[in-house]
Amino acid sequence: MRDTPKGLRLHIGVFGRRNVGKSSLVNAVTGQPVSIVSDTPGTTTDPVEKAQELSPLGPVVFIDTAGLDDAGALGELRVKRTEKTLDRVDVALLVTESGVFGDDEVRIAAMLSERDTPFAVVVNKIDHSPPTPEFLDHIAACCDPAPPVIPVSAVQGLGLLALKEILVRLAPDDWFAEPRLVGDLLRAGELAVLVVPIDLGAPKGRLILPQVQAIRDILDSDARAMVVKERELRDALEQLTHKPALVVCDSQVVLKTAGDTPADVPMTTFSILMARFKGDLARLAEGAAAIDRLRPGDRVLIAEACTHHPLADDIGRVKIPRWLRQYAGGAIQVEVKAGAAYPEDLSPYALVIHCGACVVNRKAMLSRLYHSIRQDVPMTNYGLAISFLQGVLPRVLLPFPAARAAFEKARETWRRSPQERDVMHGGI
Ligand SMILES: Nc1nc2c(ncn2[C@@H]2O[C@H](COP(=O)(O)OP(=O)(O)OP(=O)(O)O)[C@@H](O)[C@H]2O)c(=O)[nH]1
Ligand SMILES: [Mg+2]
Repeated sequence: MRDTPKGLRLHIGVFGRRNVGKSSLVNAVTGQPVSIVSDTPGTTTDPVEKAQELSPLGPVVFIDTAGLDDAGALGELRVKRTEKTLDRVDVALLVTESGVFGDDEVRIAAMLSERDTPFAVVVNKIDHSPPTPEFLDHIAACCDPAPPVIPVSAVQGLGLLALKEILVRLAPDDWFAEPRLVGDLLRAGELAVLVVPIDLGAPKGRLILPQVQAIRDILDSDARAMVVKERELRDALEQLTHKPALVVCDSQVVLKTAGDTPADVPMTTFSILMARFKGDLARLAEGAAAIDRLRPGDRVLIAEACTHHPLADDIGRVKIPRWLRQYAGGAIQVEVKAGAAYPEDLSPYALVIHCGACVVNRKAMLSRLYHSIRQDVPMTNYGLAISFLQGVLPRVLLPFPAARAAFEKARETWRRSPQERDVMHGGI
């Protein structure tokens, strides 16, 4: 992380009047005592920077600043320095507390707007006094356009996940450079075997995008790719003189592939590669674990990024619903929403299962993911759900230790209260 040049970090500025808890917020989000906190207004005098890795944004730097209402001669200098900081941040958090949104805040908001810097208002100290609907209306009326508002308690660690979701939303699109699909798992000269079923669902005369992208990415790593149908896998592996470094299969044939791949050969699925590529694999793996807590009568949202023509035995509309019902031992209400029909309110659902999202960008996928987690509704994707339902998810997560650990922890995690979970996620 230290190797990342400064300019390649997302700069997140934390602004607001004195004593609202800016330093406390930076300490809570980074999980470290970066800035001194005290009840004396004017504690922070110079900008304090803290660089860290903030999944899924990558390398970021938080900049804690001196209060922008600072009075007196020395105060003026500090205000100038803070204003200079405004010029170099990519996104900003305007911190305040319930009932406090006056000239100082309006001025900071205006300065950010002038610079085209996206920002959110953070209402801190909600443990002490939560914001009233009138206060939220007041903030919206003071700024044009109305900024997103996140209630938090820096001291109790509440709302930090929502804050992370907002940061994902505020970060510039080009910040979300896509990570490698598979090439980083292979060294030059190593072989990956790709298992691609050619069934009714396969498009005529070509491969689907994740398969093509995987082949290209393997070649970019100077590694080698062999593509087989699931029925050929066992023979193909036997004929190899060296074991492959990786086997990647379509989720629909994961059970057969797991059976035909020797236990000491790492294997995964295209869906898992896509989950990592487009989203946050660890969070989606946690979402898969939540299938365990589905009960008859629960509602599950199947979300498709595009409106494709459903096939007779469509994976999202037929197969996954059938397996879910078998797994939960009763009627699970499954609703399918495609394209823009994705609902804002996810509270009726016990789980969201998203498609592989080959047509949407990483930022859009991450926004959906954090949006759902914030509403305390776990999200996973088709392939992870299928692997879970077939009992092979731990195996196909093996090449990704952090995601596997998150999955193992998740069953216990989902039993905790939403507040406890928020604190856990908050320790970003
Ligand atoms: N109840 C409550 N108090 C908080 C919270 N966050 C911060 N405080 C308290 O508010 C006071 C100011 O906190 P700081 O983090 O120093 O505030 P600041 O905005 O950095 O202040 P300056 O550096 O002086 O501008 C301290 O006494 C904190 O303990 C919170 O979430 N809840
Ligand atoms: Mg401070």
